Amino acid sequence: MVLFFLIPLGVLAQKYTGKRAEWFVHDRFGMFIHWGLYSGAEGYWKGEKLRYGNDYAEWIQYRNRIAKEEYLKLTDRFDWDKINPEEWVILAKEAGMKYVTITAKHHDGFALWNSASNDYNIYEHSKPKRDIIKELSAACKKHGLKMGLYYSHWVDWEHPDGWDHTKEIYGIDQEAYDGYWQEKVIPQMRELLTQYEDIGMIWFDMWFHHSETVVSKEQLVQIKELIRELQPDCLINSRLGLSVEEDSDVDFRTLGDNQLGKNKLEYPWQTPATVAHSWGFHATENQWKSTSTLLRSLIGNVGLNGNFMLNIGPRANGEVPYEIETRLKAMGDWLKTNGEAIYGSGAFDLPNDQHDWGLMTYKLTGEGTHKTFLHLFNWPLNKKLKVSGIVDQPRKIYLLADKQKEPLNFDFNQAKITIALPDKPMNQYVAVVVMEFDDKPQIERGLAAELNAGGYSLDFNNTVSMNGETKIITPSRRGSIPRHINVDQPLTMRWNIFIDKPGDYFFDTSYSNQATGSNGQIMVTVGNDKLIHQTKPTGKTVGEANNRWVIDNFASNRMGHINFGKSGFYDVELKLMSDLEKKFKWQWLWLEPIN
Ligand code: JFZ
Repeated sequence: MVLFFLIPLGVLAQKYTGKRAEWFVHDRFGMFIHWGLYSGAEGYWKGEKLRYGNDYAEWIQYRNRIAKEEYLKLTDRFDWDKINPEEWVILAKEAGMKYVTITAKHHDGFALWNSASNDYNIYEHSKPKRDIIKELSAACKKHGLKMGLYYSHWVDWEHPDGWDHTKEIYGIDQEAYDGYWQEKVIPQMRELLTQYEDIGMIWFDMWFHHSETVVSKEQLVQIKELIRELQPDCLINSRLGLSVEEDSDVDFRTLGDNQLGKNKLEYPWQTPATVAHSWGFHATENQWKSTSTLLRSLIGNVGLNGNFMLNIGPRANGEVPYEIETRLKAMGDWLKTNGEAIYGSGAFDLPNDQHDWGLMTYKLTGEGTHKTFLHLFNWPLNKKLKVSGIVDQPRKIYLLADKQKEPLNFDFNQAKITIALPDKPMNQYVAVVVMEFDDKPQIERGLAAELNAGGYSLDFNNTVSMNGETKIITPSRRGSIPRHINVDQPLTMRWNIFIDKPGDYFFDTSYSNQATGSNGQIMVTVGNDKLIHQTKPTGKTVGEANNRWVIDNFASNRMGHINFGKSGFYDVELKLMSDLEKKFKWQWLWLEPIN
């Protein structure tokens, strides 16, 4: 029991050990569908564009203050004979997605199924009568995909006692809200969990902790227990509103909309994302993400043990916008060839983004082969691919797109693998190189990666140690003032690098000195070699024209050069010391081979 006092609760709760989410963690890539009455409005109401810059078309009823009766008339715009949920499932399958999550009930409160407990539903208002959840469920079953259901539990704009934001002004009493909960939410959840066979997940959508909302913890526990009773294997996402500290029964963490992962987590997690901006169909949507951007998001999440659920917003006739369809199909083509690097894959031990050529994923196959996948976003012009930090020799390297698995020549030297690439990638978006190992490849922790074209960029990202309570100043003024530290106390930083090819290297360092003369000293030590640099004034620069945007200049200064006599690991130590009066700001160190 003592342990509980030593380990922060959050850490315990985040360690997820359940079996329920195994399929989810394996599958990695799913489809989100936002479709409902709002799809008929297409982001406009009586000639007026959706109010609010955030442009979420599915929010039109609330934003443009549409009365329920008028909103319901949007059913007239639907092409009931054309709508075919199976087409969405087929598209998901073509895209390489393994599960589909649809808005069974979004904030507007309109149910997409034949809901016996509440007649504000599609079955009552479509001609002929349709039950979209039933049809989608059948299509998912037919095509072998899992079905998830989005259910807006907290917000409901239809029920007089449901939550909408105006209740912040007019208030709602707990008892009335519980009336909505007991007569709409609970019965509808029961319907969804009993009428449509296996439900892969219920995707709740309350992006606040319950303590900040009208919803009580008891109400959330009631839902959770109902799910566990009726469908014990159904996953529950963290937007239920219970924190994982309170309830470890929440199966996966949902990040913010379009928010990609930053850190590796041991707990299953997912990013809900859009191809453009809005979730529901929006007639004037125009910020389409490219296929390679979307692939990069998927690969980046998988490399941090995360999932990616990408949204489609079909129209009132069921059609999926061309811009979405083409991107999804292109992703599917890529996955047909490269899916092995995604499905059943996850994070490798090295930081997934440490190399400038792209990202890494990893898997242990059923046959016991360890594979690291190198995802290249740009085919290196020198036809060489450098991998830093793996200290075991691969048994084989090849392109994932190459059916013959023709081995690529490579050179292995202690902690550096240099791969000879063919002239052209076999795939136009992201090329994947596979390295196979008999055992789990060991790594040199904290090694600063070499850039693919040569050289080492040493900064706060890849330092092994840094003393003091040095505060890193984040970029400001739109990044024109870069990330740096104020050298207001003597500071020592260290990096670990591996030199593959011995020789001379230039040492450059970037800083800002606003004094008229030298205001400090920068010293680099590598073994017995030392470089000492007295800071020089760097002056000012202008960030943006005609904006009085005058900022301190950060400039690169050559410190000198050091010879690395033989191949091997080296410690690079940096000492910074400002004069007492005027202090300088420091940014980075750059090592470049002299050819
Ligand atoms: C919610 C919904 O309001 C929206 O309509 C859509 O369904 C989306 C998937 O989820 O919107 C949110 C919820 C949470 C955040 C942002 C938008 N968030 O936490 O950043």
